Amino acid sequence: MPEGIQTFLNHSLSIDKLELILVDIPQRTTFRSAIGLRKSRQAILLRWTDKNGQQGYGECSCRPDPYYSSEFLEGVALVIERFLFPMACQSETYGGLVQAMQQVRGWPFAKAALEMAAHDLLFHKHGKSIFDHWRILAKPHIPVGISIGLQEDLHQLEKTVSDALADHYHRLKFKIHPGFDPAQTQLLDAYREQLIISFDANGSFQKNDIDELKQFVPFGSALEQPFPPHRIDYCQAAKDKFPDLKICLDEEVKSLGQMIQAHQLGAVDELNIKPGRVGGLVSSIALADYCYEHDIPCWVGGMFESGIGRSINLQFAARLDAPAHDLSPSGRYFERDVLAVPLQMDKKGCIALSDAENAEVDPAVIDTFTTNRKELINR
Ligand code: OSB
Ligand code: MG
Repeated sequence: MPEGIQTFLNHSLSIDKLELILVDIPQRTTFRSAIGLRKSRQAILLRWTDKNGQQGYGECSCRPDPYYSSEFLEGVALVIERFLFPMACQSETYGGLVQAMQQVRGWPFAKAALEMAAHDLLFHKHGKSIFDHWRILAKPHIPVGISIGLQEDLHQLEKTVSDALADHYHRLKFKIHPGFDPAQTQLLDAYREQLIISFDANGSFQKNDIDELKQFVPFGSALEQPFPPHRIDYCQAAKDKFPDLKICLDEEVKSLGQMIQAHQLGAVDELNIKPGRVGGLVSSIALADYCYEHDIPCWVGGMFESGIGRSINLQFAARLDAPAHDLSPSGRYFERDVLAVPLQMDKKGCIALSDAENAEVDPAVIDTFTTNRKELINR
């Protein structure tokens, strides 16, 4: 485990009850990527109540289907109920819980949700997050970028870009897929001087599509997850063909070991760290430490989290030195978030760390979005 956070790992922990709350949060618009459509945000929210009645919230940010990673919400609920909740009942400390969950192979989104609920409880109890124990220096204002879904046509693309520019986002990341319209790439080329433009293929390109990647190289940003996970050989082939091509991994990396492997094989130049995807906060810290030691840029990615997941991701992002993170304000995606005060972006394209730290959940709003609920009791 990473050093420096031992004090936090030693915090004692108890659990009386864990609520699994399935929510369906309406989105403002449909989001289209190589993975598929997202019309509303389904998630499992966890509410952990300890023996003293103190509470903490966590969010499982995987998709309802196994199309981003192998995890899906109904599967996660079962894994938590059958395997992770009993481990939480047996754990006496935060570090003990993180350690115990390693016995379960895979299921990083499920583990992260439980770890985040425990973390939220301890953060409110002790007034310091695990990140406060890790890196003391934090950015008070976190620069954010947006992930932009596939656009219907040039007209729509143009409007989306000018709106995003007016909002002062620090980076625009466009979803792409094989057969992406080169006219769209050309339109974006005109904005290259003004702000950072990057691309995310969500693993949709195959070996035969490598030539198509050429159009994205001049933008200078690392291309995110061009190939399906576990095709490091395609990454190597693409980088051999286009020496200036930089690759950022997302779906590929679910653990420190996988990152080290990809790095040693020369397949990765940058890392998108999503705390959910990599199994939680301790794992995220270990990955950030590795990236820092090896001069690999890294930043925090998103999974359309509600304010619960978004606020903890922002606290992590505040400790990274990156030009932008995929952490737009909640209002970009949702009419109503589950926080009493939704996270907002200032006129310089930043979200205040203090807003993320002071975020308070509104249980009544959660109720309005709840489609199913299960209570697990520590007997
Ligand atoms: O990087 O893949 C990303 C969603 C928001 C911001 C960034 C990303 C995403 C995803 C998650 O694509 C996959 C999905 O939920 O469809
Ligand atoms: Mg991605």
